[in-house]
Amino acid sequence: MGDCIFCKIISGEIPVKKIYENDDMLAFHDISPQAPVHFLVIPKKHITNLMEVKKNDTPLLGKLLDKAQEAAKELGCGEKGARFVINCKSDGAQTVDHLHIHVLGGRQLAWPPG
Ligand code: DGP
Repeated sequence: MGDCIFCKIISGEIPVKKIYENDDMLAFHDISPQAPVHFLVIPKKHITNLMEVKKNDTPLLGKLLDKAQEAAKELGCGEKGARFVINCKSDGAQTVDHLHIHVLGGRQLAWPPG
């Protein structure tokens, strides 16, 4: 997808601090961290947002969540937990139109969101 920032990150055109990569996904630190731990897990397949996920993508979603959990534990969030967020479209405050899971941890977060 030509103008997608996350596709450019996947292709290596835009550098990031990588946490994990395989054929299906990439995990990397957020450029604007909102917590001591803040990373993103994205599929390499360009899926615009959660509303666009097809039934045959559900195994991929499972893999993304599994990696989000594993990396959160590796980064020290296993005991106290973390927040796993998927912003979707304009009401969900999504700014990058490529599906991504935010993982935020390392501090007490507030709820509900503003
Ligand atoms: P969202 O609002 O859910 O679409 O969040 C997109 C996130 O992507 C936001 O927290 C900042 C992050 N982000 C955007 N561009 C870049 C980039 O070039 N590098 C990295 N590491 N993160 C980025």
